[in-house]
Amino acid sequence: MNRILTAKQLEQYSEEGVVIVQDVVSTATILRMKEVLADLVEKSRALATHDDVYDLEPGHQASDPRVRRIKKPHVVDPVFKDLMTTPKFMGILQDLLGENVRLHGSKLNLKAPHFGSPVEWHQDWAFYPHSNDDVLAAGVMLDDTTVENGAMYVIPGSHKGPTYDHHDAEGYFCGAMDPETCGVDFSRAVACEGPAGSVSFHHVRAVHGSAQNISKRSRGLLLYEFTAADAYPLMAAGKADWQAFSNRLICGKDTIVPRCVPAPIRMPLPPAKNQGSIYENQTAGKRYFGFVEQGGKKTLLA
Ligand SMILES: O=C(O)CCC(=O)C(=O)O
Repeated sequence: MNRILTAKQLEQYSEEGVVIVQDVVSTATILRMKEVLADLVEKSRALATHDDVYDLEPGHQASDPRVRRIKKPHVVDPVFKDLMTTPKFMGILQDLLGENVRLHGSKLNLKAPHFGSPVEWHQDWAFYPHSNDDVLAAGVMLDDTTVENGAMYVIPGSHKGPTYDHHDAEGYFCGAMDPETCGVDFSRAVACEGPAGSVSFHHVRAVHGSAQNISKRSRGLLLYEFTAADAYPLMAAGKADWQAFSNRLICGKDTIVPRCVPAPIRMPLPPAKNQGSIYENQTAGKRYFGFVEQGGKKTLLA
C-alpha cells in the first residue's frame, strides 16, 4: 500500500487526534461543490422547516434563505459522493484506518457570513460509539477557513482521554459537554484552518466544536464520517440494514466479524429531547460559544 501521508502527519494524527492536509481536493471540484450548494440554498426558499435534506437556521425565510446543514450530501449529488473514492482521498483514509474503510455518514455544515451557528464542544463518539474506535471524520474546507469565519477547533490529545458526559441536567442526551464541569482546558484548542481544498481528519474521540461566523465570508465544511470496516456501530446492533451497511464500504473487504477493542463508552440514551441534527440536540445544553460586542467589535467568548 502506497502511503500518502508523511510519517510526521501520521504521528500528529496518532498523538493529537487531528491532522490537516492541504491540496487534497482540486479547485475544480471545490467550485463544482459550491455551485451545487448555491443551487441547494436557492431551492431552500420553498421550505418553512427542516426536512430530509435541509437543516435550517433560526430566522430562515423565503426572502432570506438560511441553511445551516445539508444532510447526507453524498446522496444528494454525485460530486459529494465521487470525492470519497479519488485516489488521494481514499489513500489518506487507508493510511489512517487501514485498508478496509466504510462510510458511516456525511453532512455539509454551512456558516453564512455574520450568523452561521456555532457547534458546542462534543465528541463524535458520544453520538455513534462503535466496537472499536478506528473511526474519524474528514472535514473538506469548501472556503478558505480561519478562526474568523468559524473554523472548527480541536483539543489535541483529547482522543486518548475519557468519553465525556453529553447529557443534560435531566439525564437526556444533548450532544454537548458541559463546559463548566467537564474539566477540559479549552485554552489548548487548536483551530483547523486552511485554504479551500484542505481536509482536516479528526479522531472520533477528539473533543471539538466551533464558534459562530463573525466575518463577511461564508464557511462551508463538508464532513464525512468513516470507520474501519470491522468497527460495528453499537446503536444499530441487531437492527442493521445489512445491505445498506455493506453498500457503504468504500474500499477493501467487508466483514461480519466486528473487532472489539475496549474504549470508554457512554450510550446516547435516553435519546435527545430535541430530536434532529446536532444543532437541535444541543439546544438543551449549556452554551460555551458566544460573542460579546465591545466597541463595535465582536470578540469570541472562550
Ligand atoms: O461545523 C463545524 O464546525 C463542526 C461540526 C461538527 O463538529 C459536527 O457537526 O459534528
